[in-house]
Amino acid sequence: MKLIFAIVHDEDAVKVMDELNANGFMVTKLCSSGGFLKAGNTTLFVGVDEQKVDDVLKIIENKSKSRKQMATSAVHTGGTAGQGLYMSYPIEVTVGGATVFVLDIEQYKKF
Ligand code: 2BA
Repeated sequence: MKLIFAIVHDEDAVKVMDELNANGFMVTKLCSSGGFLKAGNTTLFVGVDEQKVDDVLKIIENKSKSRKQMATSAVHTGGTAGQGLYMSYPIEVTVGGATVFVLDIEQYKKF
């Protein structure tokens, strides 16, 4: 048994979940946010037999798009530590399609 964690864009989450359900996979959705952009994203987790991991990954890959998003980055323009001027400037980052982790599961029970 494996546990798949997939961090996807909010706009892709419903499409990914619908396709997983349509193919017989159970999925749980968590609202999350990224540490870098501080923007909302969606974390999905799917418990699945090892032989089915590739099927789940293929669905996640097919339904998750990558996107360009703007972020700000700060540069220190001079002065001593704790002083001086910081300037922020926009940078473009590419987010996703999906960031996926596959973990071993020791036990899986339903009571
Ligand atoms: P964020 O942390 O908000 O990152 C959004 C995007 O910003 C990243 O896209 C990446 O392109 C860029 N980025 C992140 N940290 C950066 C840095 N220190 N310097 C420059 N650019 C940076 P993705 O790599 O597709 O990640 C999308 C989201 O997936 C992340 O949102 C985070 O929530 C999650 N994630 C990605 N890798 C992870 C990891 N190794 N562990 C835990 N969460 C991860």
